[in-house]
Amino acid sequence: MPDRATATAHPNIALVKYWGKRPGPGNIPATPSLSLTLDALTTTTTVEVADADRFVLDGAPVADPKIDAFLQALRSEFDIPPLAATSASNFPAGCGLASSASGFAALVTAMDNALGWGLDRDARSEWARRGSGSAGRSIVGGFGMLSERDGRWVARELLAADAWPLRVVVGITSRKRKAVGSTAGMERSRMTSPFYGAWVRSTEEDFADAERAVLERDFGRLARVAESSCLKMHALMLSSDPALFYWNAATVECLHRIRMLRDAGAEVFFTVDAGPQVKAVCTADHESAVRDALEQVPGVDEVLVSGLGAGASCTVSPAPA
Ligand code: 2P0
Repeated sequence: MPDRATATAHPNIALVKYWGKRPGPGNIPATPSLSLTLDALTTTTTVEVADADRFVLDGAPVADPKIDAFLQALRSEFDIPPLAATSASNFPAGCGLASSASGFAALVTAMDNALGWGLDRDARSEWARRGSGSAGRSIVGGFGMLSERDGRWVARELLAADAWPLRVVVGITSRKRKAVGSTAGMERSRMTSPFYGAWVRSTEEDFADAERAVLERDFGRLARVAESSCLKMHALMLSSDPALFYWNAATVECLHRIRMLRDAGAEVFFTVDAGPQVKAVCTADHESAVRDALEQVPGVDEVLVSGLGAGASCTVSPAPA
């Protein structure tokens, strides 16, 4: 057992969204979801055996109830010594760029290696999902699907990153931490939105439609279903009580510009998560036009461009002497 390991993972963005959990334990999604894993954004996490649990995130010690609950669940199944974990990302956390997805995927992958568990990919995906639903998908690369198979909610890779090398252009419109986190927001939507049942039913259909679009490399079909899933999720959020409203003016303007580009013939569509950032998915031919268009939107601070990346992986380092 090496006692120490470093893992990297990338965030993923959902094209068919997960928003809502089944009641009860285990962090089971109410809907399946389909995502892209991004290669340009990375979280790197080192785990080592220590004298007490310590967690350092982007240079600052943190006490996070989600991480505590995750470690407690793991400790109910594995014998785990006190651990020090140090995690850093090359992108801002807590503002709709899926830092919890890459964070939990890297954490479980580093723990698996540091503690010599030898978990397979399904087991790592299942544990990452228990930490944060979307994290189950960052265990796989390319196009990921998180759905129930044989009674287990795990992600599988529908298509590898290089099989359909789409590009993702991210317009960052604010770096503020979101006011309502995803876990609380999902529960609010489940409890209060009159549209919740329709959302769950229609997401099952969107998931099947998107799977087919990806397998057939049908960009137009994927664009329709992804924008529809995104807008339905935000309609669900807006119809929650109190309303969950994650967009700002620049978010809305980016969506209009992306639709204008598509009307002019570009292969591009948008998606937005629980935050004000806009992700434009496009073919490589249209990447520079999309980047230029988003850079011109007032209120866009920065534009990042990414390809599709691999699943979480580990670099084992020797224990210090
Ligand atoms: C998604 N999001 O499918 C959706 C779309 C945000 C909007 O999954 O409560 O941090 O830890 O399971 O995974 C963000 O929620 O939530 C998310 P928990 P998570 O990517």
